[in-house]
Amino acid sequence: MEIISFYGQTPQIALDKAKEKFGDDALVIKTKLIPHSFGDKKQTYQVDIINYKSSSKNNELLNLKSEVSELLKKVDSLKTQLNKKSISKKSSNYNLLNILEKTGIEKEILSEILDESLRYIPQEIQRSPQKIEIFFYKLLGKLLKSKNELDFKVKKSLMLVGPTGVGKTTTIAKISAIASIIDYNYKVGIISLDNYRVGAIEQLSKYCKIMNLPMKSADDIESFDEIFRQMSDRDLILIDTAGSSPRDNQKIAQIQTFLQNNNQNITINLVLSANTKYADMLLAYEKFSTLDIESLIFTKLDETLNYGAIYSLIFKTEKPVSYFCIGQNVPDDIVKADGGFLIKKMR
Ligand SMILES: Nc1nc2c(ncn2[C@@H]2O[C@H](COP(=O)(O)OP(=O)(O)OP(=O)(O)O)[C@@H](O)[C@H]2O)c(=O)[nH]1
Ligand SMILES: [Mg+2]
Repeated sequence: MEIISFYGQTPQIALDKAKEKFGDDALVIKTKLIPHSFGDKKQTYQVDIINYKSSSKNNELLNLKSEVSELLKKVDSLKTQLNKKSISKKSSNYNLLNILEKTGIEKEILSEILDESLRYIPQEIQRSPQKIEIFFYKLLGKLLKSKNELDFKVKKSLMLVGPTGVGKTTTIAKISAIASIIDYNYKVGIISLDNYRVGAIEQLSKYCKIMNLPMKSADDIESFDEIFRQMSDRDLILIDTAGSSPRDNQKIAQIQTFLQNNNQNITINLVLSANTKYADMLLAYEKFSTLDIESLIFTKLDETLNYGAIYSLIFKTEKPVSYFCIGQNVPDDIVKADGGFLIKKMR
């Protein structure tokens, strides 16, 4: 089934575009507001449709249409219950509600996931709470897009940014070990842009000495450029940055200046600690998104059971995740991000 997206400043504008192209054959399956990037005031709506006339599986889609509308009615009543404070768990049609509450995922996001997912629940599964649970977790697992930042063909630079103390420097040390010794044989170099915190450079250079990797620190744009020239033989350059509170626009702007005045192709990963509330994660994401974030890294999964916040953020931002960090040990406590890993922890 092909899903086609149309965009507009209002849902109606996006829908009109779909109707212009496909007339009444456009079956709307989802409407959503795309979060605008920081500083951009214009909002955009995305309307996803299926053009069911164009499909050779007309009957299948028509069945799906009636199945979806039937299911959505049930979801609506579930959502009403979710919104009421006094939810009677026994009164719920499914024990789906219990399952959903257990995940810790934000309610607003859960109902979006449900809208999306119920389209795919076959009818025989709807009647079995156990099967619904398995289906729901499988679906959550699939919703997590992972990205392997170390799978590249041309030389690459990877910069980690994020709030203070989330584990950026520790994660740089872990990734350098994976890239240079454990999984790959890349020539790795490390640059530190952290000239704020006392001991920051020493912390990283200690790891670099153990792994025998070159490390330099840059104070300004000129020295940053010069270090890239000196490290031109490296396959991968990892760049550590100073932590900045999402409210500290100045430090984020300074990283931006380094990036704008440099002609290297630098990929940015935002590092967030799993033991942060969803609202704070989202605030950090919005502030750091001026830096064109490619993937997310979640640290300190060993310190919390707050996996719902992680799920809420990845659903909201639609960003892939590259790594999960699960402890202080370098290099062992890091795993490649994958949906199954998170789901096992949530259940
Ligand atoms: N439990 C746990 N601790 C971690 C993890 N990752 C890092 N830490 C610890 O978190 C603390 C801060 O780590 P850093 O790597 O210095 O954090 P940072 O983001 O570089 O900090 P700033 O540069 O000051 O912003 C250290 O004590 C680390 O050992 C993790 O996955 N789990
Ligand atoms: Mg650091």
